[in-house]
Amino acid sequence: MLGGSLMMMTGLLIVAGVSCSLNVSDSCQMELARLQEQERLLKDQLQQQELLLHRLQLLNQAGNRNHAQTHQVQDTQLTDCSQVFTAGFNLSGLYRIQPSSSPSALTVYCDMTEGGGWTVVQRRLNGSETFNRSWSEYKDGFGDMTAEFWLGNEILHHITTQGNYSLKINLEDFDDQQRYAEYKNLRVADEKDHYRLSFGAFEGTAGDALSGGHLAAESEWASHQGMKFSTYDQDNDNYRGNCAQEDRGGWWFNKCHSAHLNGVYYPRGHYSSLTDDGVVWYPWRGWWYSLKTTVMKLRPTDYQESI
Ligand SMILES: *[C@@H]1O[C@H](CO)[C@@H](O)[C@H](O)[C@H]1NC(C)=O
Ligand SMILES: *[C@@H]1O[C@H](CO)[C@@H](O)[C@H](O)[C@H]1NC(C)=O
Ligand SMILES: *[C@@H]1O[C@H](CO)[C@@H](O)[C@H](O)[C@H]1NC(C)=O
Ligand SMILES: *[C@@H]1O[C@H](CO)[C@@H](O)[C@H](O)[C@H]1NC(C)=O
Ligand SMILES: *[C@@H]1O[C@H](CO)[C@@H](O)[C@H](O)[C@H]1NC(C)=O
Ligand SMILES: [Ca+2]
Repeated sequence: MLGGSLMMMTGLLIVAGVSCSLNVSDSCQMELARLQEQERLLKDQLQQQELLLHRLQLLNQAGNRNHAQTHQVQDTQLTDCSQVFTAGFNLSGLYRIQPSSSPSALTVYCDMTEGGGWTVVQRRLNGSETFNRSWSEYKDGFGDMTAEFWLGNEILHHITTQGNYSLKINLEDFDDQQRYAEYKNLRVADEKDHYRLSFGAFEGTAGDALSGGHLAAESEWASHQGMKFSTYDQDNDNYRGNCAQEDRGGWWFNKCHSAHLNGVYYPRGHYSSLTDDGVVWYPWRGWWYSLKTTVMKLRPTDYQESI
C-alpha cells in the first residue's frame, strides 16, 4: 500500500512539475516543495518497512537449517552482495541481486564473513559435483550454491564490469592448512570475447598462481592473465591440444595452467594421473596435489569494512 501511495505521489510531482514550469508562482513552488517532502518521507517509510520485512524473514529462518531458501523478500536494486551487506543483512546465505547490466535478477550465495559483502563465484568441498562441463553449463552456472558450484561466466561478466572488483580465493588442503590469494581489479569479458580474464595486483599467502607461479619463464605458458575461457567443447587455449578436455574442467587455460580450481576432485590430496588435472594451485602445493576446499568470491575493491 505504501508503494501505491509513493507511485501516486510521484505522479502528482510530475503534474506539479509541469504546471510549475508553465506558471512560476510562489504558491506553486511551495506546493511542489511540500509534495517533495512528502515523497521523501514516504520513501523513508517504505525503506524502513522493507528492512523490517527482511529482518522478520531472517528471524523466521533463524532456527531453519535449510539454507536453500533465500533470505531476502524481494529484489530491490542490490547489484552484489556488498550492497546486500550494507542494506543490513549480515548472515551468509542466498540472496537476490541484479547486477546493473544484467537482464534479470538472480540468486547468489553471499559470504558475510571476512568483513562481509562477498559474492561467491565458486566452491569445492567434497567432490559432489562434476566440473567437466560444457561451454553453456559454465556460461549459465551449475551445482548447488550451498555446496559445490560455479556461478556462471555470464553473471561473472555482469558483476565485474560494474566497477573495480577484487577476487579473493580461500584454499585449504587436507592437513587443514589455509592460504588465500587476492587479486585487485578482476574482470571477465563478455561471451564474444570468450569471457577473457584480466586482473591486477596480487596479495596473499598462497602464491600468485594466476600470474603463472613465481618463475618468469613459466608465466609465458602458465599465466592466466588475458586468457580466454575454455571448456571441452570450446578450445580457446594456447595449447595445440585441448586443456579443458585433458584437465577435465573449464578454466582460463593458457598452455595449460598453474592454477586450475575447476579440476578433478581427488579426495586425498596427493594424486597421480596422466596430466595435472586435480584442483591445483601450483605455487602452494604443486601440480600433483589436489586441494580439499576452494572458495572464489568477489567484492568491490574499494569496499570499506565496517567495525
Ligand atoms: C499564475 O498563477 C497565479 C496564482 O496561482 C494566477 O493568479 C495567474 O493568473 C497565473 N498566471 C498564468 C499565466 O497562468
Ligand atoms: C547482525 O545484525 C544484527 C541486527 O541487524 C545484529 O544484532 C548483530 O549483532 C549483527 N551481527 C554481526 C556479526 O554483525
Ligand atoms: C558434499 O557436501 C554437501 C554440503 O555439505 C552435502 O550436501 C553433500 O551430501 C556432500 N556430498 C558428498 C558426496 O559428500
Ligand atoms: C567430460 O564430459 C564429456 C561430456 O559429457 C565427456 O564426453 C568426456 O568423456 C568427459 N571427460 C572426462 C575425462 O570425464
Ligand atoms: C580501478 O582501479 C584502478 C587502480 O586501482 C584505476 O586505475 C581504474 O581507473 C579503476 N577503474 C574503475 C572503473 O574505477
Ligand atoms: Ca588448444
